[in-house]
This record gives sequence, C-alpha cells and structure tokens, in this order.
Amino acid sequence: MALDEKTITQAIIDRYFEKLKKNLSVDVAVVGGGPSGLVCSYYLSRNGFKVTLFERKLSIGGGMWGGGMMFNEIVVQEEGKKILDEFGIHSQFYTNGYYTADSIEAISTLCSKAVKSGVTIFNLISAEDLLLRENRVTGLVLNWTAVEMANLHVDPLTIESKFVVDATGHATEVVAILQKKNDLKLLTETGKIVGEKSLWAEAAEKDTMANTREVFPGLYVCGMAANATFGSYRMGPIFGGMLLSGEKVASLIIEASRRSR
Ligand code: 48F
Repeated sequence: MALDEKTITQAIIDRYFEKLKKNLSVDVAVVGGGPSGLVCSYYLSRNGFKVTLFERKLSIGGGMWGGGMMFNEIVVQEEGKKILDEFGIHSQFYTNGYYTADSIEAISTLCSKAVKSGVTIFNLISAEDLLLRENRVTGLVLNWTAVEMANLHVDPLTIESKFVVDATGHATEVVAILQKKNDLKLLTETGKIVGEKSLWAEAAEKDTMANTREVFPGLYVCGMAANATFGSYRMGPIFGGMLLSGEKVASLIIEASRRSR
C-alpha cells in the first residue's frame, strides 16, 4: 500500500483534536511537567482522577534532566528513595541517608509512568491565566507557547477543572497570575506570595512538605512552587522533596474531593 501524506496529516489532526476535546473538562489540571507535577499527576490518575498536564516546553521534565550543574545525576534522601522504588527507578546507595539516580532514567520513567497511568500531557502549551468563579479557581486559560514567545496578539482558549495544581517551579506562575490580576488574599502568612529564599537543602526539603497545600480555593501548589509561594528556601539538586511533594498534593486533592462529595 502506498503511503499518502494527506492521510498522515488527517490522522494527526483527528487524533489531536479527539484528545483535546476529551480534556476540556477535567478533575485536575496540572501546570508544569517537572518532577513534582509528574508525580502528582501519576498518583491522581492511579486513583481514578481525570488528569491533564500542561507543559510550556517541548520536553517534559523541568529541572530534573540536568541533575546538578549539568552533571546528570540526582540525589535523594531515604524518604525520597521510596518514591523512586515505587516508580521502579534504579537508585544507588552513596552514603548514610543519601542515594543517587541517573537523572535521565528518573525523569523519563516519571513521564512514562504518568502517561501510562492515564494522564494526558499537552506539551508546548502555557497557562497564561486562570478561571476564577465565586472565589474559587475553576480552570485554566491556555495558549501556545509559540504565541507567547512571539508575543503575538492571539486570544487563548480555556479548560474547566475541579482542581488546579501549580507545579511551575521557582516562578510559581499560576499563583503569581492569580495574585497579579485579582484583589484577593492567598492562604499564606502575608496573603501574598512570600517568595523564595536562598539555597539551604535541609530546611528547604523539610519545608517543601509543609508548604505543599492549597493556596487559594481550588488551587494547590507543589514542588519548588510550594516553597516560593510560602516563603522557604531552594534546595538545589536534591529531589526527594519534589517527589514527596507531588505525592502529598495528590493525596490532599483526593481527600478534598472525597469531602466535597
Ligand atoms: O522547575 P520544575 O522542574 O519544577 P518542580 O517539579 O521541580 C523543581 C526542580 O526541578 C528543581 C529544584 C528541586 O530540586 O529546585 O528546580 O518544582 O518544572 C516546572 C515546569 O513547569 C513548566 C516549566 O517549563 C517546567 O518544565 N512551566 C512553568 N510555567 C508554566 C509551565 C506555564 N505557565 N505553563 C505551562 N508550563
């Protein structure tokens, strides 16, 4: 059978739009495909939630690919190793309480497991705004990253979501947009984004767990976005906190969803 370019094109367009239409109204929309967003999506999807993840870049994985300063190894502590084990990511004992993993194996496996558990990932799409109804975040406003990069004047499209997770890392972008555009108080000490502090691995890793929570009705933060929002330290290339934070935000949403039934 001869290959026909028109059929190839039609197949891609049909399948993409089928996928997009299935994701116009979801349980959880996750913004950011770094380690925390992927882990969060995976656990939610495994618990029966319809989860869609939007990633600005071409590649999924955020800051994990590059390990520390482009040495593509990551460090996790004892607690974080548990998540690596659950995902089947090989880790190596380094010294008491420290394990290492190949960052390429780690992030590609997190991505693969998330997709295979049912998460739909759209890359090359950025969240540029959110939907806010009666004091609750109810969805996302999306546009092509290429539109954003070229600064083109093109209106976005929207999706509805029962919960939104800001997993955008240091920039804590979704929370920043919410704060900038609306006169409201966040569930932080100051009512505003408190801001990220300099690097302190020990304190940052502990705080990440406490800071992983709801920051406004319907909107949760995880990973580095949690510390940036609630005002804690960055941790550098130790990734246990990111993995555990993804797991925690998933369990908070599962709990909140049960309560609202
Ligand atoms: O930065 P990132 O990896 O976030 P994370 O899961 O992990 C942080 C660590 O990588 C590291 C660290 C801990 O050891 O300090 O930095 O908290 O991934 C965030 C992802 O979100 C995407 C961005 O491209 C990246 O892949 N992103 C950011 N803003 C948007 C977005 C947006 N508005 N729309 C879509 N994606």
